[in-house]
Amino acid sequence: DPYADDPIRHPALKVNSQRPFNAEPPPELLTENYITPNPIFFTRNHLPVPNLDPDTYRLHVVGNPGSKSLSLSLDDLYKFPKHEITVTLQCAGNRRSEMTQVKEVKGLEWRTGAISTARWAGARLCDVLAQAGHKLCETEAHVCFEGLDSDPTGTTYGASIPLARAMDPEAEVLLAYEMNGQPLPRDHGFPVRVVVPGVVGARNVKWLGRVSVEPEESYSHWQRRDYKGFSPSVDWDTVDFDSAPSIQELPVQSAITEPQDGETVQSGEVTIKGYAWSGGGRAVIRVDVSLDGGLTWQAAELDGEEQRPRKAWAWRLWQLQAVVPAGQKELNIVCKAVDDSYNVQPDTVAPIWNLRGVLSNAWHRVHVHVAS
Ligand code: MTE
Ligand code: MO
Repeated sequence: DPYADDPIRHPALKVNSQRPFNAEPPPELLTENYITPNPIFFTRNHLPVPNLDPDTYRLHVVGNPGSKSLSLSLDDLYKFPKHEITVTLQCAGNRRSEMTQVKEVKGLEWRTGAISTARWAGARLCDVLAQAGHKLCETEAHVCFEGLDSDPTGTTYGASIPLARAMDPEAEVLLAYEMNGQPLPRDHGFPVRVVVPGVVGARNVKWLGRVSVEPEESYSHWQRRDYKGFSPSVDWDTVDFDSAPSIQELPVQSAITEPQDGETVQSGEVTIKGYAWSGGGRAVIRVDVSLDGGLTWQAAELDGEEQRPRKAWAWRLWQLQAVVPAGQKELNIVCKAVDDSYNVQPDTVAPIWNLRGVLSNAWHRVHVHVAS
């Protein structure tokens, strides 16, 4: 069993798949803290968790004609300026289960919990690439990452991001060795992972073994044959993965975590809670909440850290104390967020349905009963 050596996990996690391990925190725990505690941070593994020795660990930065190769131990990485930022990671498949309700899709049945937030600390990728002699050049290039997790045939997890993002100090791409002040937990990439703020989870390669600058995107399955969006009319017979760009920055997203679908709430007043986030460093400027399925709206109160313009890497938690209209037997609660480019969420799932069930960011809807 290649998974026999996987770490022990927190019992509160809702498991979507045991081998490889995929799990999300329950909604009420997800928004209990602005910073997600490490043991309940969602986990998305494609392969067994490697067991790496921090003493012999090396990160290979592969040279090319214009740069030199580096082989960096953990101590070498600690010598770069330590950079710490709060970043939300979200899987492209977050809220996929809502797409499944429209029509079957291929993928894990994530509910609203394939998203979490941590303080990440490490060396900036731009500093490491600069030491290897890389400069931002005119020609298009990509930074390819390879994980040290592999399947029985030796295929490793891999992904890439554009060199321009990797070299931009303002983009704050990290080679992270700490998560919330602790060494990375094994499930989250011990000893080193990439953290690409504002970019889909899939590019945040864990158990990082190799970094290279290439003229093309990573040839990994997960870069080229997955994590792409398509029209609702594209099916598995007609899909052409080369025709769509890889997902990088994610669209604006929000979800209700309290109350939960099917719950009974007290009459009088109801507290509604949730999260909101947008990709690419775009800040959340507003969350609108409706109790009547979207006929009328109230603005929620935004909690959590203030967001920096163009560097809003972390989510906002939000809440609304709302009066339950007298005589109401049920509520159709809806939320939708707006980011600082005035991007909004689509109102329904069907027009954004896609065969892989990614980018599921329609208005989130929760139906509850009111106690009489
Ligand atoms: N890196 C490696 N090496 N192997 C993986 O399976 N999964 C990716 C990414 N990095 C993955 C990986 C995906 S799809 C996501 S959403 C994030 O890791 C999840 O990070 P987390 O498990 O720390 O939440
Ligand atoms: Mo993911």
